[in-house]
Amino acid sequence: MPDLQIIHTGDSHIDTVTHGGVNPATGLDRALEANLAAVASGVAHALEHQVAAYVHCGDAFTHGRPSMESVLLLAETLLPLVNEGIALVLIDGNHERLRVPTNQRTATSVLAALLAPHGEVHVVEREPSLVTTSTGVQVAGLPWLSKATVLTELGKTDVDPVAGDRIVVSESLRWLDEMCASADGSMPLILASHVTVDDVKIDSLATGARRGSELDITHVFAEPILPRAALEDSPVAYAALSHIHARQHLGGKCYYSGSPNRLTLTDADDPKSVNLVTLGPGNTLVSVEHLATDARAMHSIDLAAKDAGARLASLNLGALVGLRLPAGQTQVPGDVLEALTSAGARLVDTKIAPAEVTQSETVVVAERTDPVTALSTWLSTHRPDTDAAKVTQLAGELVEAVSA
Ligand SMILES: [Mn+2]
Repeated sequence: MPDLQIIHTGDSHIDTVTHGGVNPATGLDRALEANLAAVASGVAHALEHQVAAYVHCGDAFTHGRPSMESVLLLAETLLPLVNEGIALVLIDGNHERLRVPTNQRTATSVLAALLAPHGEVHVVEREPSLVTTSTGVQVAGLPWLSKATVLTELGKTDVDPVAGDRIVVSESLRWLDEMCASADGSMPLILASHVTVDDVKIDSLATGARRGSELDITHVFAEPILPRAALEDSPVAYAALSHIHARQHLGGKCYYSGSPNRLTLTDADDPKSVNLVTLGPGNTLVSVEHLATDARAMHSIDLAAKDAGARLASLNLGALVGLRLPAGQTQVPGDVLEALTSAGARLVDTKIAPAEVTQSETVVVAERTDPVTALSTWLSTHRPDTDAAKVTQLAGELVEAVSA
């Protein structure tokens, strides 16, 4: 069987409008337009490579009930894929579930319903399911799992939060096992999921893992976290992951594609792309390429840093800039504003460096104390290596000598 290619993406968050503002020419928010342009460039890559499937792993939208206009605009942006016979696989993210009652369909389903008359569309909403495309790829779809829903279905609503997370993780792995067991062993099989794996949990970030603009506080400190080892041990050739906005290869076959656009200043300077995944005979992973998306330019510039001047000089028209002022400064210097204006860049955030805190230690002694006790106390905190008895003895001798 010849090699087969797919595009892996996710976290498009079309309706995130941070650092946007209405474009008077179109009536649309500039951030929305930028998000759509980034998705469109990923779609163009899919068309150019004539991939078998375009897999969007969740959080196409930020709001559980996005505006009708943004749903229509995303449908129009994805339409060329289905028109060209590329199978579209859409997975629910946590954002598609926000404030959507459990007995109602999510925006993922609405998007799929709009596109389905034009070609091949698969939607994995709420419940995990194995998708087999007519173009020859199997996708084990593991959408964002709502802890409350999973625990309610299992009748385990009285467990503590940590135990609840553990139950959701074991359920997820059981679903993955079931999907893999029911897959056709002669066809390529990948995982597509909207989930955090253990390399990117909050207390692992010090080791270099990144979350980008994915900082949803309701999930960051309490979310079920899948052990990556379990995904590596599964028979899938590639794990297409989403939820974390900074693209990264976690090792083995686990990849976060990252968001196609820079959504907030947290993503400034991060490379943005979609993943072109090539699968070979015998369900093997041949290669993963990052194909750059048309992401809006964002720069986070520390004016105290050596490269600040060079970075200000290289700004392009429309670039969004966050500045960090040197310690003690509270206003953006005139020449910096001039550099931004002449480049056509837009200042969207200014951070003032916190004033330096002078560390001072206060020694507390009793209100009424004798000089020898005070001196001994001072010595024990400030000169711990000194022989306090010797010093106080010498002090006593000195006082006697002076007063004699
Ligand atoms: Mn997410």
